[in-house]
Amino acid sequence: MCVHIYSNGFYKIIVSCLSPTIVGLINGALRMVDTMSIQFGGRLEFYYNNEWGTVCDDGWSATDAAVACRQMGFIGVSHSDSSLFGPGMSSQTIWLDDLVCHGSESQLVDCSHAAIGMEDCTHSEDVGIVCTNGEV
Ligand SMILES: [Ca+2]
Ligand SMILES: [Ca+2]
Repeated sequence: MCVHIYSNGFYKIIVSCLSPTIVGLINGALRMVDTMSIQFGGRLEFYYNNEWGTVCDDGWSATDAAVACRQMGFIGVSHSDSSLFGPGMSSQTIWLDDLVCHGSESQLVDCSHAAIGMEDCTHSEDVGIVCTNGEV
C-alpha cells in the first residue's frame, strides 16, 4: 500500500504511487496576502467555510506566529504585528481571535482560541506576519 495523505497548510494532498492529487482547500488552511513585495510576509488569512478571513491580534504572540509560519512550510517567524500589512477588507470575516499557542501545535487552528468567527476585533487588528525561510 503506497498512499500518503498530508496537508501542507494550503491543500490536502494525496500522494499515491501513480500521481499526487490536490483535492482542494481545507478548513484551517493559512496564507499570506498583500505582501508589499516582502518575501515570506503578508497579512495572515485563515480559510474556513469557503472564505479566507483574517486573524485578530488579541493575545497574539511570537509563539502563535511561529506556529502559523511552520504550518505554511517555513522554519519560523521573523516578525509579526497588528496591521503590519494593513487591514483586511471591511466585508471580510475575522475568523480567529484570542489565540494562545504553546508552540508544538502543527496548525494554528489547533491552538486555543475563541470559537471560530466569535471576535471583538476590527480589521485594524488584523495580524501581519513575516516568516523565516530556510532549510529545516
Ligand atoms: Ca487587539
Ligand atoms: Ca478578542
